[in-house]
Parts: sequence; structure tokens; C-alpha cells
Amino acid sequence: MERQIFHIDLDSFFVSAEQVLNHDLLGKPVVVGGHPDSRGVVACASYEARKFGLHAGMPIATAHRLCPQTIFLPGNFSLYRDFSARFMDILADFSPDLEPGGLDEAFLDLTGFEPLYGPTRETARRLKSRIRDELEITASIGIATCKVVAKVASDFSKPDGLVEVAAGQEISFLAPLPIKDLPGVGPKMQEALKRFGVSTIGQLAKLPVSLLKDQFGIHGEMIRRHANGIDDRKVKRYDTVKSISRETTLEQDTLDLHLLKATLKHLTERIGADLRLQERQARCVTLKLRYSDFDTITRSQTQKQPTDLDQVIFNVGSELLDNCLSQRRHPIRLIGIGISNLTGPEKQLNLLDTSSQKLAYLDQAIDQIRKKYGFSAIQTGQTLPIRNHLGHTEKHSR
Ligand code: TTP
Ligand code: MG
Repeated sequence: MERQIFHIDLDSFFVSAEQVLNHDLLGKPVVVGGHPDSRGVVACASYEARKFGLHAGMPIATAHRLCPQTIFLPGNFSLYRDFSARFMDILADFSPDLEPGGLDEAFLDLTGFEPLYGPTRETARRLKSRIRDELEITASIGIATCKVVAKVASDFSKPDGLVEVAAGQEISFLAPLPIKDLPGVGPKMQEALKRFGVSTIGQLAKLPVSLLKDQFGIHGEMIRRHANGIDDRKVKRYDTVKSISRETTLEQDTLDLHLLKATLKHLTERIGADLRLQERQARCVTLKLRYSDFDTITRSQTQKQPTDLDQVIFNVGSELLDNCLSQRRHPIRLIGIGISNLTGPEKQLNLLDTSSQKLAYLDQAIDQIRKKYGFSAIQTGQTLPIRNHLGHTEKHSR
């Protein structure tokens, strides 16, 4: 049976949430992301502001210059979290196969629901109406036989859109679109592909696999499959995810503690970001080491208090690393870190512990920047020793 995957994404989410609270903001150029004289960047621009060229990631000062009448708002994360939870609740009424991809977007697998719900398009319209009626925010929906095409279709349909790509039409739908519209094709890859004369997804789809593999490794192979509308990734319910881990083979076997810790910090930041995206917390941290003689060990530590803070996860991993090295000082070939024993989103807030509050805000701010510019857009001090070696052979599993 052909799958029926929905990708649902709220339109100009942060601004739309602000407009629900204050109707005076409707129909105006509005930006969430601080004051005009601040050094920050735009997190979200209303569609009216986008007409002036404003977009997420643009420095606030530039936004102000391009459209001085813009209303700048500082942002209110608890408001957005509240809207997000209500949004996900609506989606969960339609199918249990729900995979949130951030606060305002999710995949929903509706395969096999047609006899129960009626035609797919009608279901999508009902879903859009419920979101509009209950949240007062418009959503855009893409429907396709796989995740990547559904995602591109929802972006394509924005704002307040609905695009269904029928089975067999995937390649012809994607072909004319610019490569930047394909998830996973970042600015670096766009630049490299331009050198091969590739500017559309259709051209990308026809490049030899060997060339993409040479240039971009397994990521290149995946991108080529996606450009051909082939993507067998399942919609993964987060409540079925039991653990998250990342590991990397080092460029050279090493005992350099500085480098090992920097790599560990980098891997921790990646799993931490994933954990926070799922709005979950972890109790158990596991370190994995492979020595140069291929001997592989794992060491775990379970904490009383679950956490989603990078620094807390890193501290545990770092301590485990120190212990391992004190027991066996032998060059390390591979290092990995994992978290398991995951709990739900409810946090046991220790109101006296302002330092963990500060860390949470820091993680949140970094997550936002990375969401826009990619993971390596921002580096924390502890990962600087590996700044030129990020992500070469990293493996990720859930
Ligand atoms: P997006 O869904 O990417 O953007 P959007 O909802 O603002 O607009 P669109 O109609 O194109 O979907 O991101 C969702 C929210 O995430 C967005 O409202 C604000 C936040 N965000 C940032 O904080 N920084 C960013 O750079 C981006 C892209 C989003
Ligand atoms: Mg959105």
C-alpha cells in the first residue's frame, strides 16, 4: 500500500502566536527577535514583513533598515511552547504515528485511514480547520508517499496551503525546484553543486551516485535518493525512541585529552539538541570508547535527576572518560556518547537552582540559532579544538 504521509507546519509561528494575543499586530510587518538596536537576528518574520525581504536569520539591524515600520517583539518562549503542545494534541487526534520535528512542525502517517476518515484531502482540510479554529493560526500541509516529499510540499504550499503530491508524481514535482528547497542541502553543498552546474533538484537527481558519494559521502547518496523522491524513513513516534547516541571515529588514534573532551562535548551537544527537540529528559549517560586495538568498552552512569542540559550530560560523560583512561591509557580510535532511560517533558524545576535555569536558556538560545543556520553555525568554547574536524564520520542512532 502506498503510504500517506502528512507534513504539517504552522505559518510564521512565533509571530502568529503573538498575533493571537494582540490582534492589533494582524496584517502588519512584525518580527520576533528583539529590538531594532539589538545585535540579534530575526527568529520569525510575518508574511507582511517578508514582502520587504525580511527573513529568519537576518540581523535585526538590517531588518529595521529594510522595513522601518516593522514591529519588533522580544519573544515569549512559554507562549510558543503552550501553542506547540496544543498543536501536537490536535495532530495526535488524527493518528498515533506522529513525529514532531520542532515546535511548529510534525509528520503524521495516515496510511490506511481513508476507509475511516474519507478522502485524504478532506482529512487534511479538516485538520487545517481545527488548527485554525482552536489555535487561530494557519497551517500548511504537504501530503506525499514519503517524508521528504511531504516536507518539500508543505514548504511549497505556504502560507495556509495544501499540496498533495500523488504517487508517481514525486520526481516531476521536485524536478523544477531549486536545490535549496531540499532538506539537508545546506549553503556549502549548494555552493559545491553549483560548481557541477546543478541548480535544480531535477539536475541533482540525475548526477551519478559515485560523484555524490565522492563529494559528500553517505549524505550525498541520501540526498540523491531524496532528489528522486525516494525516502523510506518511517514516521517515528518519539515515545518509541528509547535512546539517542552519537559516535565518531577520530582522524587519528589519540590520547590527547583536550581533543577527546572537545569531541565528547560536540557529540553531547548534538544528542542534547535532539533530546530537547523531543522535549524529553534522560537519566542514563553512556560513554563508548574503542581503543586502537579495536577493544571496545561502554561505561554508564544513571543520575537521580533526569536532565536535558548539555553541560550536565557532558560532565557525566567526561567523568566516565577520566575513569576509563585512568584504568587503561591506550590510544582511542572511536568515542561516542549516548543517553537512555528517557522521561517525558515534565521538568522537576528546582527553583533555587538558578544556574541550571541559566544553562537551560543558553541551550535554548543555541538550539534556535542552529535550527536556522545548521549545527556547526555556532560553536561552544569547549569544542573549539575540533573546529576543523566536525562531523566527518559521525554516526547517529535512535
Ligand atoms: P519555521 O517553521 O522554519 O518558520 P516560521 O513558522 O516562522 O515560518 P513559515 O511560515 O515559513 O513556517 O520555524 C518555526 C519557528 O521557529 C519560527 O516561528 C521561529 C523559530 N525559528 C527561530 O527561532 N530561528 C530561526 O532561524 C528559524 C528558521 C525559526
Ligand atoms: Mg513554521
